[in-house]
Amino acid sequence: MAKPILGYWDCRGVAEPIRYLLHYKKIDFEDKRYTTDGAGCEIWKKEKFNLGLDFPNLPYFIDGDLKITQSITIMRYLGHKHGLSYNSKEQQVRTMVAEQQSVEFRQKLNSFTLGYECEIAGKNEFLESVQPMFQQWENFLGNRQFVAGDNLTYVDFMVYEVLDLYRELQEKILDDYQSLKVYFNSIKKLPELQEYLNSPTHLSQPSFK
Ligand SMILES: N[C@@H](CCC(=O)N[C@@H](CS)C(=O)NCC(=O)O)C(=O)O
Repeated sequence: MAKPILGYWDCRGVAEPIRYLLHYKKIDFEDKRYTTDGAGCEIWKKEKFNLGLDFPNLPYFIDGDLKITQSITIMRYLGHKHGLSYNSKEQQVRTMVAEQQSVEFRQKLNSFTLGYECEIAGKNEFLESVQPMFQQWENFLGNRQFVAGDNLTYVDFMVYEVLDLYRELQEKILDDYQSLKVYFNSIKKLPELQEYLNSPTHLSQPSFK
């Protein structure tokens, strides 16, 4: 069977947690990247409506006959397929809450770095305003090893990514949140991720499109 294909822009964006999961599980996949210059956009425009996607968009994931868009759906699909999902009702709720919360947490950061918030607030004010959210994550995690509990799930890659994006803005942002810091570092140090995290592909790409 042909390799699965992940299609996305040549940046981290909303596809990076998908890449983490695929690398973590050592899945042999094609990381198809469209450059964000004119040439890459032209290629994407030509392919967009010819891939058989129900809702043509980036990222997409093609796995045999399955053609999926929507980054969270791809994460859920891969989590279930590769044994990185919840295994109890309680874990299910924790995973789903963290999933949606991580998206909002990321939107908050985007509204500052890409949107209007940087016009109305400076970096320090913005960082101050998000401290309660960090505290909520800290409390939510408690003494658990991972978001769902003792086992790593797909949503940990989403939470890890958003924490890393905040760290790009302020490197020491996790220093006041001990559980979160330990959690973040435990994912960052997962042996299965080292090759990818230290590869030029990961290091050199911009976080946002
Ligand atoms: N909700 C979608 C958002 C998809 C989306 O907005 N994709 C952007 C990049 S983050 C894009 O450039 N899509 C290509 C297009 O609109 O043609 C997801 O999470 O996958």
